Amino acid sequence: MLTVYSEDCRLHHGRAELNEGQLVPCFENPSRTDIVLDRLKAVDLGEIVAPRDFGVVPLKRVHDAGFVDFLAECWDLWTAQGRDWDAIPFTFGKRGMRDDRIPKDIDGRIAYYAMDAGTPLTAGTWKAATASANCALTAAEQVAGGLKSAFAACRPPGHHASIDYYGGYCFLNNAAIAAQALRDNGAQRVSLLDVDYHHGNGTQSIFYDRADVQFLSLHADPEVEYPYFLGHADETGSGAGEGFNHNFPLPWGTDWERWSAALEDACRRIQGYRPDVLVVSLGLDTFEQDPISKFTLSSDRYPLVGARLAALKVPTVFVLEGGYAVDDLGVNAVNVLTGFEDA
Ligand code: OKP
Ligand code: ZN
Repeated sequence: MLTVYSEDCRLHHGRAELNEGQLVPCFENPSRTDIVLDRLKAVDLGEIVAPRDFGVVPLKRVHDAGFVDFLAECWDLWTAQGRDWDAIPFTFGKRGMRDDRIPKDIDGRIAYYAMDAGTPLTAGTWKAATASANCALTAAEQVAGGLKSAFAACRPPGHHASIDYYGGYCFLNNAAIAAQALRDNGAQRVSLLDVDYHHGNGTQSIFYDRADVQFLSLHADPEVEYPYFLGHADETGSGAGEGFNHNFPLPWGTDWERWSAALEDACRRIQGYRPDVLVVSLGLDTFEQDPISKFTLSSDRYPLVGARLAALKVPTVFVLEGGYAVDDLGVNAVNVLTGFEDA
């Protein structure tokens, strides 16, 4: 399988995130893709290529233009205030407050565009986030061109980033950008399956009123888990998109038996939709040893995930999302990919 990766993805490196009331080292850091790349090379999965640069146009096909421009200039405006540490919001707009005015001050703009305090924006964030999106776009382009599958080794991840907000370690929604590019290049129907432990709120929101991109997400129940405010089973799409959004919220402690039953359910819905192409938001934080998650999948289950997806017999773009048990992330991610290839 072809892998697309850029060393520029390493340029996003937050110092600390707010976790359980304390500033702790960022769970989402460059060692994650380092270990995935090491494992890809160890099993000789296939060629590893650098992305090409698609510019901002495909980013603005799914994101608000002002939001993209904000991400591009945030660091410069932040440091212009004499700061050289990570940019983190300290407030957020809440119910009943104005959302039709974007503050002028940089702290206010960060408050407007951020969804949480766990996603520091750093000197290299814009470069890394655009490199990450370019990895997804390049993988999508290769699959559109006839490859059966490709893997975008993206970081920072993307699925929590929505039309006009960032958070959950995500800035640009790599998978959504890839899905939109596939549509723009001739695919009639795209299925986007999100198997990350956390609900793909950004991806859901981006495609919620559309029938041309089916979204399915298996994740921890938002009653008890981040992102808390989206991901319930009764979110089924709106307008033309009604019936094309499928959430599978699962309880803490979900094991392989329960998780794979939900995967089976999702796969049947994908089959019924008859997509031209499948995009997989590949999070590996369903792993039993993940430090911030509470499912119990073991490493030997991930090849079965890949094999089930291969049985759909649809060209597939894998886009890396979460997974924070770094020592095992390479094995777990690559297990899905080899399971897909060997099926
Ligand atoms: C990103 B992705 C733990 C803090 C968790 C947000 C998690 C973002 C996950 N106490 N902060 O979906 O893997
Ligand atoms: Zn996650």
